Amino acid sequence: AKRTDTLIGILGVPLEAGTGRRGAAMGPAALRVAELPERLQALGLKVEDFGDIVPDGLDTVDGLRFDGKAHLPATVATWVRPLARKTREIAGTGHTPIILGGDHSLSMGSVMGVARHWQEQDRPLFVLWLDAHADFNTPSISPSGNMHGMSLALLAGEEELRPVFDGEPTSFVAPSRMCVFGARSIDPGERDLLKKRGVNVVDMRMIDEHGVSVLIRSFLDQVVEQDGVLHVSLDVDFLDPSVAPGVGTTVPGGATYREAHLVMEMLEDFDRVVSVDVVELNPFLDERGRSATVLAELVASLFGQDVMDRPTQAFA
Ligand code: EXY
Ligand code: MN
Ligand code: MN
Ligand code: MN
Repeated sequence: AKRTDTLIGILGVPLEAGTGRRGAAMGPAALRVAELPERLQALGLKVEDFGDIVPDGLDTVDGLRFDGKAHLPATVATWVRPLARKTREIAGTGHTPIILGGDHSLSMGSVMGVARHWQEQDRPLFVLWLDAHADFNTPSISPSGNMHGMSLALLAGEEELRPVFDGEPTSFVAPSRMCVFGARSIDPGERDLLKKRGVNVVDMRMIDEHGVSVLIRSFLDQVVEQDGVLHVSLDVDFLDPSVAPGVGTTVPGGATYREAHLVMEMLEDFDRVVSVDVVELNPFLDERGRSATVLAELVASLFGQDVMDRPTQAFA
């Protein structure tokens, strides 16, 4: 699709309760200070900013800390259910939702909303999970109880997590249509479950051996084969901590700026990305907005900003 006919819908989700630490709730504000919307407008895209969605009563870090089934549906449901409805609404009006986080537990809502929309269009939804982690834990195997480490498992329809959407329409994503890309910190229980369910996992070892392009290409080919559409979930800890220190769960040995940029360029050419989450930015841990700026630039390259037309560094 030509750039100018792409309609972008931005929604901030200032959530940090899925992690064990404060700060990610400032992520949406920092991404706006890094001019993420303006960069997309500068590319000729029509950008509508829907502001932030914040359910009442979930301003504490412990809001979503999982400590037993009783908590699971109540706290998480008050958060992700309205987000799923809002994201589906945004997609329903022809926008490409760009969800600004906030921690990765928000993807339980954003991707559920997008999946509902594309199920109606009868198009299979694939998910590219750019992350050092697989986020495929369930309450019974999670080492931390933090919900941001369980998002992909919920989206795959794991039984233990289904109560989050009890009584609501659900559209789960087939594990074979999921690709965790950039993995380098996976828990033992998670590893077994990923294998059992058949989730595609591209770890840093594979990236070092083969390079990002051939590995991304093989996943994108599967999307094309099934005439699918793609949700991209960009966790800032996909990047190497030296490139993006502004996150609570850094893991050494991440993607370089160029590897991340190449992934975005290939996704832009591929032209089937229908929604994006930009998650886990913790401005309190960032250095002079460096991580927020990198994320804003990567999203701009996903929507068409090529190396040749990069403006001079405004935040040098
Ligand atoms: N696997 C660990 C856990 O489940 O607690 C760490 C998860 C980190 C999650 C961040 C969002 O990627
Ligand atoms: Mn994550
Ligand atoms: Mn992560
Ligand atoms: Mn391009």
